[in-house]
Amino acid sequence: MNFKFASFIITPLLLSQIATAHVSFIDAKPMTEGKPFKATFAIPHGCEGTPTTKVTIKIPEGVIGIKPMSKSGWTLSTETIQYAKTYQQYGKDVTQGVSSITWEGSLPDQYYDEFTITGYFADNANNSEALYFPVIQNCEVGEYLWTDTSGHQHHGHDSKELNAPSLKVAK
Ligand SMILES: [Cu+2]
Repeated sequence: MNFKFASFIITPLLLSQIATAHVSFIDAKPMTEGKPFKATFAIPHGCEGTPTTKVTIKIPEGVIGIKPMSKSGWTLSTETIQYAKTYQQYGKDVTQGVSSITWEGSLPDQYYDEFTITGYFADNANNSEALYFPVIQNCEVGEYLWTDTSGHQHHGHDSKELNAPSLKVAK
């Protein structure tokens, strides 16, 4: 009887741990077209028990004026592209900006860390309900590709591509 009761309590705990074990935005507000935003994503674990050494996030089209938050102990680099079209931000033309951000450092598997970006949601060109920000996580051994933008939910870590972090779009 006691044993049965205990297994009832343990099951939901295990499920909630699994649900938060993926790279994703935390406490994210929906993005609004024509408004600035700030978003933070979490790296909850390394790869195969080894430390995370590099985290790269890709910025989707229509999201401009991106600035990454610098992190003590991490080296920051960005790639810039010419946008596919000219966007407006605060009444000014914007034709180029950051397309990808990389933080390099070391985060042991047993620790957790957060990475923050700010920017401006200029144009919901595809009328999307959510915008995907693919993340590549490199570790001392192995890597995870958080790059699946299909919306399919992967629960384990066995697929080649796992769910890309996403932000909902306010209607
Ligand atoms: Cu995970």
